[in-house]
Amino acid sequence: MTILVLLFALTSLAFAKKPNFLFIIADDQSPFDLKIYNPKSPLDTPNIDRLAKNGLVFDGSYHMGSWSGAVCTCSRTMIMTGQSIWKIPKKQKRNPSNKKNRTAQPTPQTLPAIFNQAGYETMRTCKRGNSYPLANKEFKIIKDATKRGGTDETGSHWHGQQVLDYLNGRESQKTEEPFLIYFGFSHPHDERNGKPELLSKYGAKNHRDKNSLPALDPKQPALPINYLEKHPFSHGHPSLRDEVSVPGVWKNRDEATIRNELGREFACSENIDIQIGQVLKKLEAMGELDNTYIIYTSDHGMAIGRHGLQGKQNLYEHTWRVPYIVTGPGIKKGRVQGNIYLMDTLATLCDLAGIKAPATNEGTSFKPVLTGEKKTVRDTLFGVYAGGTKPGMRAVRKGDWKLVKFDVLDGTVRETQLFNLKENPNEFLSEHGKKDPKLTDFAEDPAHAKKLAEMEALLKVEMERLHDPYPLWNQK
Ligand SMILES: [Ca+2]
Repeated sequence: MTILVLLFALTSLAFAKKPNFLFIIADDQSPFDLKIYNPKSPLDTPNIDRLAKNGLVFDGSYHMGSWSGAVCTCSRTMIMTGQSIWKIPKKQKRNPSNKKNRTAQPTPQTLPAIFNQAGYETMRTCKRGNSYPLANKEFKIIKDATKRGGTDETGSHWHGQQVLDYLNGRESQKTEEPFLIYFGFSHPHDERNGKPELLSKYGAKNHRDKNSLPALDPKQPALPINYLEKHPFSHGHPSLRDEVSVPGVWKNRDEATIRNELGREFACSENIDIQIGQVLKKLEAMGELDNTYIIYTSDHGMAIGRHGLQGKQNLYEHTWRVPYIVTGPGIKKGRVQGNIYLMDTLATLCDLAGIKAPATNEGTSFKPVLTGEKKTVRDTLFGVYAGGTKPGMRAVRKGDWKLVKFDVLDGTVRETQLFNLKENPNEFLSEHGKKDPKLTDFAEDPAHAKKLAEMEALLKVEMERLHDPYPLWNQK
């Protein structure tokens, strides 16, 4: 009898010790919108700032890219499966002329399925669509709806309320299983219909008249530091929705349009922050906060006027990078480079929970970075945009150096960019007209020919390693 009681006590103890997970994901948010990545940003996010202060902020967090204009789909599939860009399941991505890519892949094990098996209660709320349905349906509790309106019922508050209702339910039912909550928002993705009081704070209007420009307002955010009226050459995806038909922006890149749209983006992002605050308060009141790992990120970044672009279909840092913050038991506080991909999330969450990552996972656990044992998990980062004409865009980063290649529109646009991100973190081009000779792209500069060749070789290695089906013009 005594042994049984002891066993029961030990089991309960082991049970109680399992950590919870709150994974928060915004839709379409550049890290440079946030003060923690851009101190000059007027966007107020006190709750995200508090997470950053109590946890670890990643300066080198990236999504690997997309083979579709719906960048969200690839990004979210990589998160759910831990697989890389050319491996994630979806037939359309494969180049039909390349037989090598037709090999059937085993269906990957997904984040919710793995956590269900490990005894977690899994819950999600998020927008609908543009994600990986086979993973989404594995969650035990699903509260999905696309909420991009300007009221509590039609906007981000709705997602927050689903999480609060779930936590209240756990409290009244005295649920003992640990939780994994996937707390997704539908904003600041367009249409950016902010709440009236937040729009007013950022001087923005829900602009709907295609034939007029919104009014300038001193309360609007300033133009982005690397704003251009026009990208210097075609990005290679004709008629791409994000670049030509987002309501309120369309093809316009003038100051009034961009500042108004940034104001709308910030109004939506501040509302997300308010909802996060409510959930953190609830976790604290329940006594669960100290036993919960909290991750804050976005599925990808966003241009909104930076480099003359509007959408998420490019590989400049504002769009290739994502915000990434982690807090929780044993997590080091501060900032770190990390060099992580969103697809590393699955392996890392498994590692933190003491679960073996599945065989189909390709991501790397960055727990050693979270605990302060390491500063990075890899040296080289690779990015793709292949949702328009092929091959599309490719990027590779190592240390301070970054190479970007554009090979689009049937070979009529073949462009190369070489940046030193330490000296030129905003990726200024000659079109930005900076006087400092360091603030430009060095691809055409003979003095950087050796570095260019080194980065070109590195890109080829990465493309081959990841089974990229579309070699660039100078790789054949
Ligand atoms: Ca998105």
